[in-house]
Amino acid sequence: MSAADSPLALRGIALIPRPTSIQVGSGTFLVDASATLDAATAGGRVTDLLHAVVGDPLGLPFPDSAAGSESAVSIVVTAGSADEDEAYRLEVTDDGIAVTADSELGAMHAVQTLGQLLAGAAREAGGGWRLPHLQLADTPRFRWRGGMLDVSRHFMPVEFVLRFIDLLAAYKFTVLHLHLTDDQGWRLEVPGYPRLTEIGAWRPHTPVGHARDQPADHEIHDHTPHGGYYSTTDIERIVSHAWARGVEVVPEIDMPGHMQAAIAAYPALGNLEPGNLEQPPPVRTQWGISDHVLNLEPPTMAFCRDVIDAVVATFPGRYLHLGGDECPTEEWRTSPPTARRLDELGLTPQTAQNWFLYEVARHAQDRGRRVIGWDEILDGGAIPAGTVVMSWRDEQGGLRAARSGHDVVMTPASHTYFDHHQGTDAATEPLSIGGPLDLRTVYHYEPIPAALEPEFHSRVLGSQFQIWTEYIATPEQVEYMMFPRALALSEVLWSGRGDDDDFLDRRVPIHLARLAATGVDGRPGR
Ligand code: TNX
Repeated sequence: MSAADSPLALRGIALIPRPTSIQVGSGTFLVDASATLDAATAGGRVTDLLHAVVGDPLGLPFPDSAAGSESAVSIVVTAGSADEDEAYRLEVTDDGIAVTADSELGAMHAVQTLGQLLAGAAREAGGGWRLPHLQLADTPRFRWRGGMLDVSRHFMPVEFVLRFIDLLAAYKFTVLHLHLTDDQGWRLEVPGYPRLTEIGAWRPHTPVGHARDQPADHEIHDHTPHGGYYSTTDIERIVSHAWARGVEVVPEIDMPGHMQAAIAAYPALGNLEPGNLEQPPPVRTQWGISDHVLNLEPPTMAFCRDVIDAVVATFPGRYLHLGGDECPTEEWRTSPPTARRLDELGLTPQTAQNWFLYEVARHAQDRGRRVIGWDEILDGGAIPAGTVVMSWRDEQGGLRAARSGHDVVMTPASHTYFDHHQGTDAATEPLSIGGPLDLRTVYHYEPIPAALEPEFHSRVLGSQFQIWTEYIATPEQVEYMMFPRALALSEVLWSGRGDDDDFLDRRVPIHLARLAATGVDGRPGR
């Protein structure tokens, strides 16, 4: 029997993302507090996850099965496979629940699937949950499945970042891209640069209403200081929690533009007249693109290297995002010292950003990191080998990068900017930067651009949603913008789009209700 025509499926099996294949049988298996666990080959990360996301919330202790005896739940991880191989199988039979996976990460996905199955299972009067017999095989279509959280425009408390990670992992996302620095706030402690967090992490107030409605002659703002930053200990907590959930944190330090907060802290990083360093720009209190960008003097380049070193020391992941978006060259042209520096280097304002990219990328690569940049990095010419491009303005950056031998993460604003409002009637939506970007549009997103020749398809690592937080001030608002659209992207990236009605009208409402039961309120309705 297929999942679609099974009454059991209608009752309980509402998996998101949809598994690659699932066969549902007619029998059932009861999981209750006596269910024992054999996970000898799985590793502590998998069993810890099973207890944290399945056992503890349901009151299932999953005691270890005695040697040689039958176990209700068995998890077997074939040793030696890299986490890149995320496939797993999950079977429910009269003998119990059997998971097999090639990697720990695959087994962790199986644990999340088991959590979803139990969330939909029938509760027994005498205790426990009755799962339908099933055979499930699952493997993702794309390996880069992520969410970006902008913690600069509005700072998000560590506890919420941990919860955001839980929510990502529950839907088999494996990348948390943290946008840590921007004009409106620097959020990362960097040894040796205390002013970054003493000064750069705080702004005196925040604009009220949409930027387009601000009067030209004065600012309407909330008269409330805003700020915060992550200490090295906070980052360690975030990184280890992410690891425990199978999520890799990709830190972003946006440079050489989007740096006004750092320049407010250390004016010598900016393009001011040497005699005028007493009046640096403040941490920016408006949205939009700032003209205040880094200069290219040796001490500024040393600062960038120091920041990269600090990030490399705290974030163990493979990737380092160096931004590169929206860098106006106005100051490079008009500031006499910077214009002289460009002359010295034989650069023009147009070629300077590319030079800058090579400088910082080399440093990051020497420290073993793969560099990522927003698609503007392609505008100045060839980019360093191995650089990954995030194509956000449209698909063109992705096409160009893939065709020239670079991996790409497709992040087009049209389909992945979850800071855009979700309904077609802006008047009934929370104030947002723009939109609409509705659930169905996300569900119909295809990460491989139609124009991309098949030989370059493998260059598309995947996609991620972005939550820029100019107009999203609180964790609750983040969750509202994230759901249900993250469910749609999860399925697009893992299994590919399925049937519209089944997803939009049947499974999404079930998941919204489950999320609401845990205090996560997404936007209801299509
Ligand atoms: C563009 S995407 C930006 C962000 C804004 C966002 C708002 C990108 C690389 N830059 O700085 O927050 O639009 O949607």
